[in-house]
Amino acid sequence: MSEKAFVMIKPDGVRRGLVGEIVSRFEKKGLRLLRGEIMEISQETARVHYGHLQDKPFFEELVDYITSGPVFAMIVEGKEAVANARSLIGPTNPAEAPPGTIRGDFGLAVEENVIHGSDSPEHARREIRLFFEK
Ligand code: RTP
Repeated sequence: MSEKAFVMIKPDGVRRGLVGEIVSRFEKKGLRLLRGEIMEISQETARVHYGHLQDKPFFEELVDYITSGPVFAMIVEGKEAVANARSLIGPTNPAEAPPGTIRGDFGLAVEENVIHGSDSPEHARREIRLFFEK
């Protein structure tokens, strides 16, 4: 069954001009780009999006990072879009992400890991509402 995933190229990825390359990987995989938009994230949206991490010592740093410049937010659609997007993205820490994954190919460290992908269809729906339906 077709599913939607929310994916966001973080400010470091946008700054480094990686949007085209990254979108191309999703398209080549077979996921369809339904929406894609450069946007600035407010502090409030960042705090809601990363609410599950608010007790972590790196939370403020994370909010500063994700609001440090425009992001490229997108909705991709296809069979098992959430799982397929996450396998393209790779593990959270780019140092541990294998070459061939987006974080493995384009990132060095967890503080700037280039991209976000929703971790479940339910979170995808919540994130699509948060970023696109306000
Ligand atoms: P994301 O939500 O961005 O796709 O990342 P994720 O599921 O792979 O990882 P999660 O544990 O939800 O962490 C969210 C984001 O927080 C930043 N982080 N920094 N400094 C640190 O130790 C640390 N740990 C996580 C990363 O930007 C991570 O993607």
